[in-house]
Amino acid sequence: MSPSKRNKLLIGIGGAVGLLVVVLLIAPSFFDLNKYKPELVSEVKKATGRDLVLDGPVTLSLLPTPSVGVSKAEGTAQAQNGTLDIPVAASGLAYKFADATADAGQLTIKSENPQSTPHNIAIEGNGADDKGKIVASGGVSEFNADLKPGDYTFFCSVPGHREGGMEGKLTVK
Ligand SMILES: [Cu+2]
Repeated sequence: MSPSKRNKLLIGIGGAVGLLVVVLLIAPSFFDLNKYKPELVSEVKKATGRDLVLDGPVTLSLLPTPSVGVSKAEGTAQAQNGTLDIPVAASGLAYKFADATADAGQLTIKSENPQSTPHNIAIEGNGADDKGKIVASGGVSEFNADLKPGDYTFFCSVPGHREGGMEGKLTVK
C-alpha cells in the first residue's frame, strides 16, 4: 500500500469511528453498533476503494458511565415528624447530607433522586437491612423501618455507588 493510500485509509477509519463515538455519546442506551456496520464498511470503501471485513458482532463499551460534576455531601439530616429525608445530590455519587440522626421507633426514610442516574436509599447495621426501590429523574425511594437506638449506615444499593461515596452514618437515639 502506498503512503498516501494508507493515510486515506486511516482518515476514513478515523472519521467513521469518530462519528460512531459522537452517536454513542448522544444516545448510548438506544444504540446498537452492529446496525452501523454496513455504513462503516461503505464509508471505508468510499475513502479507500477497499472492502473492510468486519467479522462477528462489533462491541464498544463506554461503561462505567462517565459522571460529570461532583457534589459533596455536607451536614446532618434530621428526622422530623417520623420522616428522615436524605435527597440525592444534583450530580455525582452523593447524597445531600453526610450523615443523619433520628429518634428511635417508626421511621420513614426517603430520598428523592433528581438525577437521570438511578439511585435508591438503603440502611444496614444494628440488625436492620431495608431498602427502597431504585428510582431516577425525580422519583422518590422510600421505606419504613422500626429502629432501635444505635448506629446504622445509610447507602445506595446500586452496584458501585456505595463504594463511590453514597453512604453515611445514621445515629438513632
Ligand atoms: Cu446510587
